[in-house]
Amino acid sequence: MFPTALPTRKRRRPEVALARGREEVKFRDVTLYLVERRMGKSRRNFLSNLARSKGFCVYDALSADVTHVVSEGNAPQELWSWLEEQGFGEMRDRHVLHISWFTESMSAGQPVPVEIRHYIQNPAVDQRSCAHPSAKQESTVSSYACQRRTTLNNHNKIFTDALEVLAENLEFCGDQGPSLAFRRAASVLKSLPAALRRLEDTQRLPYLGEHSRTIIEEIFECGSSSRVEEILNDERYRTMKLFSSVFGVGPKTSENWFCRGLRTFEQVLSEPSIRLNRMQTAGFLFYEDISKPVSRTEASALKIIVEEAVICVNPSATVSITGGFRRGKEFGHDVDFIIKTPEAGQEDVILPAVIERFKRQNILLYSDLQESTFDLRQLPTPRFEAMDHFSKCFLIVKLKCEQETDTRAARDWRAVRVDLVAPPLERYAYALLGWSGSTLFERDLRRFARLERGKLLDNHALYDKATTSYLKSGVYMTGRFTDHYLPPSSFRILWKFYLSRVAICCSLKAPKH
Ligand code: 8GT
Ligand code: MN
Repeated sequence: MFPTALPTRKRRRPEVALARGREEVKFRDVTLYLVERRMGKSRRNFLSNLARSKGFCVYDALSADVTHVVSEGNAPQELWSWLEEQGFGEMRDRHVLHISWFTESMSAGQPVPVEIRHYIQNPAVDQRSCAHPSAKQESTVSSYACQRRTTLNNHNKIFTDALEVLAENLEFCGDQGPSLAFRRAASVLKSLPAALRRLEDTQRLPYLGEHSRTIIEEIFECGSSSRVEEILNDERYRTMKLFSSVFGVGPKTSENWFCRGLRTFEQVLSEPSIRLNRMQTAGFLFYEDISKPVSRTEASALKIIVEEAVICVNPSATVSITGGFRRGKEFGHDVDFIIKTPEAGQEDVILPAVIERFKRQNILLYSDLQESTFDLRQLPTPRFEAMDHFSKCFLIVKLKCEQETDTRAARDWRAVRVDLVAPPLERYAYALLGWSGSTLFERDLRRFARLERGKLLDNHALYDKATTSYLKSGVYMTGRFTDHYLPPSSFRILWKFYLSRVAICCSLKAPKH
């Protein structure tokens, strides 16, 4: 119980607690207090300093001036007993909140509006008001995708499909922020072990905000969402989706073509003022083939081809499948491979040699080789979403098929998109982790490292902000990187973490994020 773990300490005077921070307070109507119990002293200090550095006022002691109490991992009953014992009763403008509100606020750089899902309800009050039973428990679903166990078995497809249409439409409009909110909501629903039965089931879930809940509510009532239907029938959305399905055509080009009044591929291809680049030309040329999903069997056949070419160039090099197939997906839009070369410098020569070999074998339809721009001195990168700087190539290759794919052309192959990446050996673990995806998983892994562990993680390195040093590949942050995902003993080493993740993926049979 709380009182024993936190013996009734005399409350310190707020001015004593405030004296330490010299940072400017930006948000005057928010005064934070972080509960040390379960959070631990060092984490509490770290989070308090993080908040102060972002302009929040954080008290070390619980006083009447505190407006936002933040707790992590404490049972509501214990927490509230302790709070009441401290004289911190319920009042309007006083919030007792789950850590998710804090991390979201740190991420936003300002206090985010408090939503119902953020509250840690006082169970006594709940009982008195006969609130919904699910409201009594703190959410057990983490707000980080990397802490949620998610299988391929999506019990909430009807909702996640709808939310993803909304997200995609916002991406087409350039609204990345709101789009991410819908992607996060969909990702949370994908991790649930069962289908939602009623709207109230979403109450304690992270990222299920008002907009997502309105959509879900309508689907419960009518079987579909009128907003989603409207988008699916919208000319702009349909055209943007069509154009951006071409390899080499992103949202900007799609929008440009749409604004010029173009609506079909025929119109684009017959428009004299449009000059397609090499990638787009290949995208149109092989459109039919590369828009067909690639199966796991086809991915395995490609692995043999890539492996053979790689070994021929460098017998000590190895090839692994990454991307969606590594996560257990049965189909993908491409096949991603990572090449490990034990000798320093080999990573820069292997890809051009593999491309040459494919050319000689007459199986190369398109290649875009990007040489390494990796420079340790430029790390850590402040750009959160930065892609990596390793040697890589984006290819379209011929894959032989059992049956003729096109009787008119009498061809026995299909075109497949293949990505190859070749990092230096000492960066391999990070690159493998980064290329395994999914995009949201990677994003949340980085967010978790930054907000929860004070470390910067990307495809190249793991940087400790406190010690201003890089962690060697062999040393990994201890702690609860993916608590719900792996046993804690697996976390010491990044490498181990990665292998464990893969092992767990395999043991779950059909894992996905
Ligand atoms: P898929 O089944 O549709 O192919 O899905 P996927 O395999 O999960 O996605 P992908 O687009 O093929 O990308 C695989 C992962 O590699 C993603 O998580 C992506 O963020 C990551 N990735 C990097 N660096 C790079 C890069 O430079 N280019 C691309 N395209 N992806 C990269 O870490
Ligand atoms: Mn892929």
